[in-house]
Amino acid sequence: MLISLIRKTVGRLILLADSLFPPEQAASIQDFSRSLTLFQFEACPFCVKVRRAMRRLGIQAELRNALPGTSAAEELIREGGKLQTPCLRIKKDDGSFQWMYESSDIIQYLETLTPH
Ligand SMILES: N[C@@H](CCC(=O)N[C@@H](CS)C(=O)NCC(=O)O)C(=O)O
Repeated sequence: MLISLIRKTVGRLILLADSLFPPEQAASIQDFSRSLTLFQFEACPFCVKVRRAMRRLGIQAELRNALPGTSAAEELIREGGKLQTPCLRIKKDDGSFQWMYESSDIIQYLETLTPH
């Protein structure tokens, strides 16, 4: 009960800080954004980190909230292997999907997509 209250409060504070201090946003949205889907929890700090990197890089991915019990959570467990967020689903040229966990790996991958 207390833990859940603390978690909710910390989550809200993270979202507030994220909105108060937005990262510099890149000017253009890249075409490849359409092949990316981020499975996430809204107030998860690792997901906030990835969403901020996306904004900074000008990458727009579909966001799917994977709260337990949702179809997104079921798909993430079934296809990705576990219910952990963030997880980036990458649609490859042959139509198959790659599932990438770990916020640092995801950000590193996103940075390879944009010129800098
Ligand atoms: N090392 C991971 C940590 C991700 C993580 O702990 N995510 C939490 C949500 S904030 C989660 O999904 N926990 C559920 C679990 O790990 O089973 C990363 O950087 O992405």
